[in-house]
Amino acid sequence: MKINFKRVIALVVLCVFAGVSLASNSATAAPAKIKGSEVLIIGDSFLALSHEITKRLEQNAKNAGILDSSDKFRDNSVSGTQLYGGMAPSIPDQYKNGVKAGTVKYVIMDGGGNDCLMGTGQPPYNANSPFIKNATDSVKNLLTQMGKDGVVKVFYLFYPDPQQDLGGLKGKLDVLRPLIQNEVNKSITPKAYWLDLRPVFSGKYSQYILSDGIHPTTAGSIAAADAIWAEMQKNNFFGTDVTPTPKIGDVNADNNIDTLDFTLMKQYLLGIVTDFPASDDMYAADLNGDGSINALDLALMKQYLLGIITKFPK
Ligand SMILES: [Ca+2]
Ligand SMILES: [Ca+2]
Repeated sequence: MKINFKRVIALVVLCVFAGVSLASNSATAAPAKIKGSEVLIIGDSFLALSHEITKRLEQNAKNAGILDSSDKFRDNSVSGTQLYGGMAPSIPDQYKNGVKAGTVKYVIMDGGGNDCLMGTGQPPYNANSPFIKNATDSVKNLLTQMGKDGVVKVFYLFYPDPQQDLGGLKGKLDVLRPLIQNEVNKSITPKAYWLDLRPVFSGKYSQYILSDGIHPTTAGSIAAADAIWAEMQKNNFFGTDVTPTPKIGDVNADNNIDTLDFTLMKQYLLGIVTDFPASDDMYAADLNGDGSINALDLALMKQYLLGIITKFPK
């Protein structure tokens, strides 16, 4: 086989010049932490009667290592409050007070129950019933304001079914629920998440709801908080998911080290590709750990694939 030495030299030279300097080479990271003060809870007595949902969420965050053991969320929720009007501070005012007191990145909220409880007029209710429309518009405006204020994520939890009539509360909530859900789902900035708690309480109402028919027991609060937490985890709500440490040499992140990785590294050095699929590509491709990805690393990869070396120097 005839080897074109000129070409090999040209490639090596090119590779050396294509070497990238790296500022940092750290591969492992502790779970990212959140500041408790940046998490604001707003809403009514479903949250505020015992604050047990907040406490359980804090505990879950501590157990996950993302909240310091001495830290806590800011819980501004107040029993009896509404999305629109009603007693002070209304839920939007709880939010405003929270922002005035410090940076808010994450909001966990409920609301609308008292708007329905106080809502007047005769059924059938619809989107234009004043108390329904006011509550829905309030959520819409609140989300818009949060976006302007730099809130990153919002989590909206919505009540289980009331276990007493309470002036036809269930029928009113059934009208309001999809309208608020729609506003939440539409929100892009902040990204908003919705959780209907009815499935969590289904079949367990006697255990999870107090004799007043609407507020959660301790067991109900824990179940609600754990369901909220599970949904948050699923969506990386707090943005704290730690990307797994890539395997050295597996630059295309397919869990194998083979010729595909070699080809990709070559393409990178030639400037054909500018990035690798590996989550921490600098870690995965800097095979000798000298802080650069260059021809030396490519040579090591070749030796590895030929069986000349069985592990990388790093
Ligand atoms: Ca690979
Ligand atoms: Ca290197």
